[in-house]
Amino acid sequence: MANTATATRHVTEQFDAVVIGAGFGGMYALHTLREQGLNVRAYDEASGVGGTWYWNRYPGARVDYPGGPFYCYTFSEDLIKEFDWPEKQPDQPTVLRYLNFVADRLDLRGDIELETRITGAVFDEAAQRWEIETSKGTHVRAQFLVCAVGALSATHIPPIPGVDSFKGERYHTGRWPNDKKVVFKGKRVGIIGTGSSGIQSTPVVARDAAHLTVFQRTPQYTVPAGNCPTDQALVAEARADWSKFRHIMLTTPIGAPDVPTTVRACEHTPEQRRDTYEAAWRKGGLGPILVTTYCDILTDKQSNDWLAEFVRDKIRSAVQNPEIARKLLPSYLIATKRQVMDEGYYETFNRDNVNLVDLREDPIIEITADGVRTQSGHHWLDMLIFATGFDAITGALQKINPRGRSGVPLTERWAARFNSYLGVTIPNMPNLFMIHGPESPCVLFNMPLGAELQGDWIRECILHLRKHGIGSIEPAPGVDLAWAKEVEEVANLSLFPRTESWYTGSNIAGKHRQFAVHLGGPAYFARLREVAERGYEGFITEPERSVAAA
Ligand code: NA7
Repeated sequence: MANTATATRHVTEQFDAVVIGAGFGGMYALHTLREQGLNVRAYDEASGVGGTWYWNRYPGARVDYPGGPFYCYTFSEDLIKEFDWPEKQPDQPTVLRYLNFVADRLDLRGDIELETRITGAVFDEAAQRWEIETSKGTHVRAQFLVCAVGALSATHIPPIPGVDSFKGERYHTGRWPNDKKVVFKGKRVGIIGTGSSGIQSTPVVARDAAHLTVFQRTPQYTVPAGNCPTDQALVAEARADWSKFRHIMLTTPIGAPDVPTTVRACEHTPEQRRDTYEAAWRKGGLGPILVTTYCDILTDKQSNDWLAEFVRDKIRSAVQNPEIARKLLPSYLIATKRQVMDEGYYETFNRDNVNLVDLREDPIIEITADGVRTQSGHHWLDMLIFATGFDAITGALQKINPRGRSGVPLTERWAARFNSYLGVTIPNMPNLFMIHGPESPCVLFNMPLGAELQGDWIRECILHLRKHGIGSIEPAPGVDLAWAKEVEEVANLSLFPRTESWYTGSNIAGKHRQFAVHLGGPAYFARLREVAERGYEGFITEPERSVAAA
C-alpha cells in the first residue's frame, strides 16, 4: 500500500530539506545545504542553539575530547581565526558561546525555529516528500529529512521503585535547567551515576553542598583533565597552517590532533611503561593517555590490563581511606566504556562531607519523598541528581519515530536491530539522512568533525539527485546486512564489544544489544567517499515524479 499523507492536514510551508536539531550537526547541515541554494529549515525544541551543549549544562561539564581549537568546526579558516578558546578543555558555557557565535557569524538564526519539537514525520510515497509535524501543530513538507538529533540527547531515568516520589529538587544532568541557578550550598545532595556527568559534577557539587552522597553502581576509570589555559603557540601554529592540522585530524583514528603512537605496550619494560603512562597522566586529557602511550590499549587485553592497573594504583594513592579506595576500583577493560576525564574526582572522596555508596554491596531499594533508601538504610536528601545517562545513539530518533515506506514506523524497522547503510541512511526510509546515526563513528570520533564530513556527504548526495532528476534515494535491499557485518568485523578487532556499556545498548532495559559504533575512523569516511564516487553504490533511486507534487 502506498503511503500517502492525509489530505486533511494543512501544510503550512514547503522546504527542500528539514533539519532536526540545532547542535553541531544540525547547524552545519543547515549551513552547507543553504550554501547550495536549497531552501532549508532547522527545528530544535530548545530555546537556543547548541543541541547537546545546550542541555548538558550541569556543573563541571567540559569537553572530554582534545579541545580548544580542535573540538569545533574545521571547514572554515575564518571561524578558526575568529574564536578564541580560553582553555584546553573548554567548559560548557564556552562551547555554547562558540555555537552562538557560529550561528551569528553564518547568519543561521533566521532559518532555525526554536522551541519547536518535531513530533512526527511521514514519507508521502506519491509525492516523494516527508510530511513533518511540529509540537506547535504545524505541518511542513520537505523532500529531504536530515536527522541531527544528537547521539546523547534522549535522557534516561532508570525505573527505580518510587522514582517519582522524591519531593526535593530533582535534576538530570542532560536536562540541566537554563532558567535558574541551581544552588547546592547548605543542601544534602545525592548523585546517582558515575559516568562522565556524575564524575565531572561530583567535585563541583562537593565544594558547595553541605553533604554529598554518590551512588555508584560501576566504578569508573577516570584520568586527569590536565586543563590549563590554551597553548597560544599551538593556536598560532594551527591558525598559520590550518590545513596541516585538519589533515592530521582527518587521518587519525578518533579525529584528534594527537598523532597516534605505533609502539605496542609489550615492546617496553615495566619501568618504561610506567614512565610512559606517568608522562601522559601528568599531561592530562584523553588523547595523551589513550592515543600516544601504546597503540594496542584497545586491541590487546594484556596492554589494556597494564594501563588499567596503573590507573587503579593512582586511585589507591589518591584516596586516603583504603575501604573507599577499594570500592572505587574498576575492573572492566579500561576505555571500553566511555573514558572519563575529571578534575579531582577521586580526591573528592577524602572530604568529610562526601559519602560513597557502593550499590553492588548496598543496592537501592527505593526512592522516597525525602531521599534514597538502600539496603543498609535511608539517605536523607534535599536534592537528587540523576547522572544516569541516555538512550544513546538511537533513542532520540526513535522518539520521533518517522514512518517510511508503507507507513511503517522506525521503531518497527529497528525492532530486531538498528540497521542502516553507512550509518547515514536507513532501509525503507527514503530521503532520510542521519548525522551521528548508529553504525557510524558518531561518539568515538571527533563529533564536530564527523558531523561536518557526514554533512558534506549528504549535501553531495542531494546535489547528485537534483542533477540527475532523481526524486528519492534509499538503501537497496540487503546492503544494510553487509554494512552491519562490516561494522561488526571492525568492532571485533577491538576490546569494545566485550564490555556492557551504552555503546552496546546495555544501559537501557529491553534495548537489544548491538555495538552501534563504526570504529573505522578515517577508513569509514573513505568508504563514504568511495560509495559516492561509484555513483552511490548500494542505493536504489526513483526518478523525480513531479516537482509540482511538492
Ligand atoms: P553515562 O556515561 O551513561 O553514565 C550513567 C551512569 O549512571 C553510569 O554510572 C551508570 O552505571 C549509572 N546508572 C544508570 N542506571 C542506574 C541505576 N539504575 N542505578 C544506579 N546507577 C545507574 O552517562 P553520562 O551522562 O554520565 O555520560 C554520557 C556521555 O555524555 C559521556 O560519555 C560524555 O560524552 C557526555 P553503570 O555504569 O551502567 O553501572
